[in-house]
Amino acid sequence: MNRRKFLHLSALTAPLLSVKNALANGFEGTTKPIIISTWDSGMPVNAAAWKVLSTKGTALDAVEAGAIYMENQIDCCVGLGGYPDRDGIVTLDSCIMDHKANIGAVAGLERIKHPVSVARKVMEKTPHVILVGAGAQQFALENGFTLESGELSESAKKAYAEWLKTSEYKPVINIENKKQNGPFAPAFFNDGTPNHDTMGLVAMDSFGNLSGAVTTSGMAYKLHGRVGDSPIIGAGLFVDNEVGAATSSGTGEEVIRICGTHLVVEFMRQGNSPEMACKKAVQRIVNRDKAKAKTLQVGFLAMNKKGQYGAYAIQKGFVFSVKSNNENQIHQSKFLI
Ligand code: SD4
Repeated sequence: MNRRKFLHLSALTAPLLSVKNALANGFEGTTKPIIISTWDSGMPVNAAAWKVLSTKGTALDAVEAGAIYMENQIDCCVGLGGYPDRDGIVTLDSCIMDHKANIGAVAGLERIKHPVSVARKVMEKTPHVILVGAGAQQFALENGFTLESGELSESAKKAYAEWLKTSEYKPVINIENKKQNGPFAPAFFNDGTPNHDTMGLVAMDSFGNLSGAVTTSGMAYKLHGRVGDSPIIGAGLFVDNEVGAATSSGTGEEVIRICGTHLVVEFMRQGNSPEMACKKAVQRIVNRDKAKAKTLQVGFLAMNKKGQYGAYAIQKGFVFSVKSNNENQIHQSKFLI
């Protein structure tokens, strides 16, 4: 090859190699806009958000669009198709946060299809940040949302009937388990036990602004009225437009105990990469009680202002989905135990 040809070829392949090297280096070097979301069910969620991001929409609109997509699915874990609490009632938690630290959340919301949009209305139309239970439902109805039937989805009905045989609250360690479930299987084990739940998303738009949203039906068979980390700003979601943003999935009680996503963002503020920040937060949970940590899963997912992202979990099996101009794929998170 002559020198000219060589230089020409290098110029063509260098950007590709740098992306490859950057990705090998802890998922770095991505361009904006970019969206990351928990679990492999994040792939279609990202696609819904990408429609907004790729047409110069805001990160706020993008994360809401992604969450709405998920809430429309009959799934074990998000939206009205989700699994119920101990009393057979589906209660939904959601929150949203933008680049100006505007926040809105709902918890224990019943019979309303899009909790993320109600959370956004709380953010935009009230002087408050969280509405719960009957009050949240009343607010939703006053703002044009429709009261749905409250009947369980077919899969939730079956799983709940099965669970009632023992009525033991024993959350499974939520992991992606494609071997058991098959590549497009719903997110629960073959015996009907929920595998994982909760959709957490973080996006950076083409203006460089960050936003995030979380939506979930919470832990299946929880006590009626239980609220997890997902609608709690600083636990299930935190955004600081100067530093980065993070979201979480897993046993909410453990995430709340350490103000998980706020902690991750603070670790990034100290100069840690997103992956290292998530690792340190996971470490904090595990160090306090190793034996207990072995019985549960928590995964953090974060992005910094450069569009670099990373994740870390207690257990093997936490995965997340990424969409940018450079990639559209699922990543395995590293894990501690
Ligand atoms: C909760 N963090 O309600 C949620 C559940 C979850 O994957 O994320 N599961 O505690």
